[in-house]
Amino acid sequence: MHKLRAYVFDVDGTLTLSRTLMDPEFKKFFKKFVEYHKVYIVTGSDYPKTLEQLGKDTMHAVIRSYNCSGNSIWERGENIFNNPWTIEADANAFLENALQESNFKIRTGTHIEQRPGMVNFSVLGRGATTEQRAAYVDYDADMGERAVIATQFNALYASTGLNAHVAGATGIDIAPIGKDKSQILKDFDDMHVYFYGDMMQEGGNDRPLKNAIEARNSTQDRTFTVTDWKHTFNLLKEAY
Ligand code: M1P
Repeated sequence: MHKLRAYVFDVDGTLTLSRTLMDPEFKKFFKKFVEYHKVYIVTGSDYPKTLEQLGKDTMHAVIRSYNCSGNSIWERGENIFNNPWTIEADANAFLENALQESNFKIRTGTHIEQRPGMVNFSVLGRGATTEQRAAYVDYDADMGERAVIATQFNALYASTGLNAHVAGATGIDIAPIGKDKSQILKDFDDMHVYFYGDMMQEGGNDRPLKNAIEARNSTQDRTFTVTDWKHTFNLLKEAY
């Protein structure tokens, strides 16, 4: 049987600068791309944030959007699945403590955001301005704080079935083991997959899906590690 190709895109750092709108020229190109290809979104973000960043036209034109790392699934604006998991008190207390212990002092509120089937943890907080985000990105580049917190979290809670991944530019995504981006691959048994993401490194939240795709051992699947949205735009322009 001839299989179709699915184009699967992460959002923050892959289609946009983290938490910002799509570049207008790329958006125009991407709108056409979505018309002619089977396009899917997979992001740690919740649907309202993705909708704000990519716009209703694009979000209603893609075949499916896997939000919250596949724990919240949307088709043409309709929510078709939500994983009901919520974080246990002990793991939540670990995150509260990590927040208190951090030497980064700007705090902007909403540091532990429970989303369908996952939690986003951010020392900076979800209410940050662009400048505050840039300050945390610099701090984290120097200190590797997110990687340390995620590693400590996993050392303590992997045995209870939880896993933390560095995600986006300022946070960490936490979900039950296996309820990461890799869980979406079961929907692509009949398709070849081209996956574009910026967090493919060990411990990054695109890594589990990259690993799962590679484990299929198909010469027709591909994963693309991008440096930013411009890189994605160039790859798509060169190839199509
Ligand atoms: O997709 C992973 C994360 O990407 C962004 O993270 P940040 O704000 O730290 O750059 C956000 O969209 C976040 O919600 C998401 O989990």
